[in-house]
Amino acid sequence: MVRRRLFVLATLAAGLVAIAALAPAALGTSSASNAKYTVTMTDFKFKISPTRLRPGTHTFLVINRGHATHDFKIGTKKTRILNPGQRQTIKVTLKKGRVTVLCTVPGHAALGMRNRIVVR
Ligand SMILES: [Cu+2]
Repeated sequence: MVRRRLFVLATLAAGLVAIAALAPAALGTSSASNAKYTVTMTDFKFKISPTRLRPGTHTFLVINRGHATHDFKIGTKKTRILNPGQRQTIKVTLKKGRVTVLCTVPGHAALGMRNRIVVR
């Protein structure tokens, strides 16, 4: 009986750890360091989740799902110009503060391809 109770407790504890590990991603507001994110570009906006990141090095898989060419600039790093359907992975080290992400194709930032990410 005691052994069975221990097993139940261990299972509960494991479940709680799993939930704690998933929570930041599920909430979409924060992130661990060294995490990988997907950025989807359409005409003319970015879909990035989460928009709050921890300081550290992060990997972004940038995919152009629009009909126009786009790029993705975050801080000082930038992808090449991606044609529709193309993708590129970039690694960026972010410090505390706010970082602007934008598409540098003329006119696109003004059309909506500009966001701010909070790093803290
Ligand atoms: Cu663009």
